[in-house]
Amino acid sequence: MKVLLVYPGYIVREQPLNILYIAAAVKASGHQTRIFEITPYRKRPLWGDQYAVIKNEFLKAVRDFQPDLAGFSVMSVNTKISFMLATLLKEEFPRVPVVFGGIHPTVAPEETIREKSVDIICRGEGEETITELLETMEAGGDITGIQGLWVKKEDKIHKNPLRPLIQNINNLPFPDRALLRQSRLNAELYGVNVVTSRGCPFPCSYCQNKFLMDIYKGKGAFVRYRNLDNIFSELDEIIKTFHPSRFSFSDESFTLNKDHLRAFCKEYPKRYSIPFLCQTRPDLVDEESLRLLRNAGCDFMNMAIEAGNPRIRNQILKRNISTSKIIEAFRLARKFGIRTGSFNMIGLPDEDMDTMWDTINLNRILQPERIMCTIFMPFQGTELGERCLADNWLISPIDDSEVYYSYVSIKHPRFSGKTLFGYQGFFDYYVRLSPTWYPLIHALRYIYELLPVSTHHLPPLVRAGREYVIDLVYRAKGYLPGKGFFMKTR
Ligand code: B12
Ligand code: SF4
Repeated sequence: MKVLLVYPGYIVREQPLNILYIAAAVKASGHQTRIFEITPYRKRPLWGDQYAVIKNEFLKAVRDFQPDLAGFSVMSVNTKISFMLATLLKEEFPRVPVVFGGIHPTVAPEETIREKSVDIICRGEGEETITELLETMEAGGDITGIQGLWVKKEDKIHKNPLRPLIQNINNLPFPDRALLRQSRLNAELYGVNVVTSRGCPFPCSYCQNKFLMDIYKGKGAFVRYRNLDNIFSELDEIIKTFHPSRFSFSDESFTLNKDHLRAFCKEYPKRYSIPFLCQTRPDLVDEESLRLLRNAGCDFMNMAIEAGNPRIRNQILKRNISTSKIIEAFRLARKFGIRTGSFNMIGLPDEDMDTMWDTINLNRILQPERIMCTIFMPFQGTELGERCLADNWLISPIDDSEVYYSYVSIKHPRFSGKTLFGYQGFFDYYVRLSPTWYPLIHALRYIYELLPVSTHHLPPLVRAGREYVIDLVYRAKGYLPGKGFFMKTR
């Protein structure tokens, strides 16, 4: 069987492990696969159909490969382009079944399967499910009863229960990175990314992990770790094939399990002298873990602050992390020479100007090397997202792959979209520069706020102009004083 796998998001710093794991499972079960990524076509045309290039390239890939099945890995932000490409495929190849997998079909199955171009959805982990699907298709069997799948057949939807979580994740074939272009495998700062565990057990109200934990209740341990031999075999394979300058561990909370961390940090430097990046919660690091990480080769660590105000952070976001813990975590990282990146959100429920400044001010104290600020988006399947959706917060859809940092999707009760857009664009400027510069930053921000705050329904030329200015403001961050670490790609 031939499976065309589609990654319909723009991903420049990391490799899309979700689709690469699925590709590896497809190959391991004896089938052929190719990946179509839209990332190379990120720059959209200035006039006419913005998706023309992507559509043409996609059709070329389909005609060339003649797949028996097409699989899409879909986040909510990628639904628009996914439905568009699936429809295109169905117009020319109506008999090729289309399966959507990933977080979006998992949290919004009804909405996804309702789409005419989608025949099947895979909920939850997909390696075993796609393997069984291909085996059954090849044998000409009935696919409507496969665990983990919802299958549309003659207008009836067969909804099968979730498959148990894969308990021994050491048995999974390594993500098939060779399917990507070589140039994609040495991303600035992130290098080659790897996951050493699956699942994150916290109840954060804006994250879909809580949803996954709930639907997987009774279906095996949610947090699972790979053993060191298995992790190091993957690293060895990557080194041999791609010669990476660095690794990035994409585990949601890399320091969650101290024993796992100790064992990893003891072994890693005996084998490798390649620096690495990881991410975790500030309450999951202490003096010992940071020393271990530094000695092992960790030189960069992303930690989420999300909100500077403790009430928003702990009551609304359910982070349960004190401000002093955050300050301590960043201080210790600095002490051990590990550069830090902070994740922040603005436009949160209950937020006002004071709480937004709490977030800016906390970052001013911490001065992380890299600062990431996004505008809150209400995702389905998250407690906070569902609440805001019910309160009609969503005014611009979160369905376009361009949705990333500077897109305003919400109508906030206290802030205009322009204010959120402006503060997102100038967040770093407020953090890095002294208050004597604030009148100038405010003035620049007001001018910036003249731009459209969302890309929804924008004519291509206006969209391109907007993108140009956002990029300019982003690039100028590279000249800010302080300990800033500036990335070339936005
Ligand atoms: C790493 C990561 C990223 C990376 C890369 C994402 C990627 N690989 O596509 C980067 C940094 C680029 C990223 C960016 C963003 N991310 Co992110 N990210 C993650 C994270 C932490 C891990 C994803 C991952 O690779 N997991 C490892 C793989 C192996 O697991 P998996 O993705 O679950 O895939 C399995 C199944 O879903 C299934 N499957 C997946 N695809 C397919 C396809 C087929 C055909 C089949 C059969 C099965 C299948 O099988 C896979 C293997 O078992 C998740 C959190 C999470 N719990 O998933 C958030 C998450 C996916 N991200 C999220 C968000 C919101 C974002 C951003 C919008 C953040 C922002 N506001 O800026 C951006 C969007 C970028 C864009 N424009 O596309 C949300 C998604 C919400 C949603 N409904 O879409 C998540 C769930 C976190 C959350 N908030 O809860 N992200
Ligand atoms: S710690 Fe991060 S990944 Fe884990 S549940 Fe909270 S937001 Fe999600």
